[in-house]
Amino acid sequence: KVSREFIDELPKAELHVHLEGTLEPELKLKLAKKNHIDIGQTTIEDVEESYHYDDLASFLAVYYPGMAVLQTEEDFYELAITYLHHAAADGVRHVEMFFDPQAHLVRGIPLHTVVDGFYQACVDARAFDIDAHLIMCFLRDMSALSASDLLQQAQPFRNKILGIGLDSDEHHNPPLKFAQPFSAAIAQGYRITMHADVDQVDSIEHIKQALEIINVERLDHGTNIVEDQDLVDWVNNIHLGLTSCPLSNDFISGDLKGKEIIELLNEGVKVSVNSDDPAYFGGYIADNYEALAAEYKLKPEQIVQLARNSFETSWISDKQKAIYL
Ligand code: ES4
Ligand code: ZN
Repeated sequence: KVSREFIDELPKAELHVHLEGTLEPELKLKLAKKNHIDIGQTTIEDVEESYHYDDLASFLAVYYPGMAVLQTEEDFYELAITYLHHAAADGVRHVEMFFDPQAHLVRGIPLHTVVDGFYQACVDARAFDIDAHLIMCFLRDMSALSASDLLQQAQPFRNKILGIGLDSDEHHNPPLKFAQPFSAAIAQGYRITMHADVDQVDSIEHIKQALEIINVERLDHGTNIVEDQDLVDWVNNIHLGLTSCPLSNDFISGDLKGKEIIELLNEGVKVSVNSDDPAYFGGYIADNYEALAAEYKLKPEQIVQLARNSFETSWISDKQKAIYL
């Protein structure tokens, strides 16, 4: 049996975590009080009670309104630095973190408040040995024009943002809808990834668009490719990373998707384990490794391969990669 100590001490990269998804009930209540925001709950128990969902839509309906408590640059800083301390304790050495500017812009929070708060936390995390970077996401249930406008607004922050992602509700929002803003992002030198949620209608078609037309460098989730040998071969040929999130998949689909992860590992696919929205799905990255290892009786070699894959498919420099591989 793989011990928790083994998991904690294994150096890991986290490639799929939404900063807004690290908002624990305790910090949510503290910021609600400070900023005089009525979130409809006043105790930790009430907030925890609201964390019930059975699909992506019902989760997002809890998730987005909760962000209202984030108002100042210091609030965004505190959210990120709190997550980074937790990640360090879990053995994370390198992290690429998603954030959703449009969810803040629509409620009147300027982009610089969000980016400067999050970026300062990345700078300060170097003091406790975490190399932290930001991936700005487009919300796929908003328009392509809104995404293009965000990309334009982000120009002054270009050197603080490593990559561009795509998240939120995938149903009826295929990758091709965002062909224009993604091609503009590539031209500006951003790294590119996007969500391909598990058990999504049209999942395979969406993955084909992401790979063949958008030219993504990673897929977030994406473990559905096991259904299609041509896709597995394609992903292997270009050494594309898949960022799986077992506890998130379990919350939303009732399944850790461990069978898929093991099959992909056996095929040589660079799949990694990540936390997605740790405050909402019951655990941080080491909890995800632990749950997967326990349920599927993973061998230490498989755990090590998952962690190796996380560094291999990260966007750190080759020189830094050499430290971990
Ligand atoms: C998300 Cl679980 C999930 N799916 C899509 N978008 C998201 N943003 C944050 N969590
Ligand atoms: Zn995600």
